[in-house]
Amino acid sequence: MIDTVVASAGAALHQAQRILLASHIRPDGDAIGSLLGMGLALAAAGKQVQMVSSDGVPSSLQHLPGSELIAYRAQGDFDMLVVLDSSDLSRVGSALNGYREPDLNIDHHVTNLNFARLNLVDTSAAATAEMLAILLPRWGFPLDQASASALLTGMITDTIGFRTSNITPRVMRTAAGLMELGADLSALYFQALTQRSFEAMRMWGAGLSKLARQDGVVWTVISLEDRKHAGYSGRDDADLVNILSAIKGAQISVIFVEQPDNRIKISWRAQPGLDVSALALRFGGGGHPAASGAEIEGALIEVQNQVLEETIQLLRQHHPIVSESSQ
Ligand SMILES: [Mn+2]
Repeated sequence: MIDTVVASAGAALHQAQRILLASHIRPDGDAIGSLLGMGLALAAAGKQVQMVSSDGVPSSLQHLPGSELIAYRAQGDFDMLVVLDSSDLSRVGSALNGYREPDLNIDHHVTNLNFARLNLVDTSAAATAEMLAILLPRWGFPLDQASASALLTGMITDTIGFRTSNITPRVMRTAAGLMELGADLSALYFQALTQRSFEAMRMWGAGLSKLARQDGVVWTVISLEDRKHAGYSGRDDADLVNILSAIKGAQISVIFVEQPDNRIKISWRAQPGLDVSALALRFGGGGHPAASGAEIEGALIEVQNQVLEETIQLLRQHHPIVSESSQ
């Protein structure tokens, strides 16, 4: 991040009175945690804040204080628009309700397109929430227990409980700082990451019963029928892909989740040294070297064959990342 851009962003936030904060579709803990962490800190400083998320707040994150304030769509006038944890503007979905171009983009995805007037993109950060935990106090917006809890949740979920290869001493120090503000690590960890609904577990069962592998690639499929049978109301894989990546010998794991309207949602997870983000980008998605996703149109079997072929191809090339800006 460039210091002058950090300073300009802070000045713009202090100048603005009505601030709109938006994050990405199918929000995860970092999307909601960043939204709430920044929104609550700005509100505590006397700003009029509106937080929006096209797909609302998942039930696994509704325990966070302030989550009931998050709306589906922007309404009214704003002086400043901030987009969080989103690599491009289309990721925000319908939440902006036709509102103008973003003033500030804060994100950590390598696939970020720098789509705003001011762009703060730090690909060495483990979560957007980690960036905000450092930036907000630096800008003079102090954190309290509620905003610290939201940001710690973003860090916990994006790092799968501090397990990803991008964990640095800075991540742990930042997390410790949030704990000092009253964020309860073990409770937040359990609520956002460990606890699962009965229906999600039943759907995992359906997915696990169809596990397959070839050349270090492990995959499975969740059909619309599996989801219906399990009684699972989400349209995602309930994070089953993270379980697949724990399988010994799995260099890359892939999950295919059938959607209505002939669409397939794909998630990849890769072991350190492999980069699945370019693969996801080719299929119209994006993400991180170790965790990416895409959603494409087509019949399940055709999509599956094409994606697996290219994934296995990637593994054959075994394209290790030349340690680029990883601190
Ligand atoms: Mn994130």
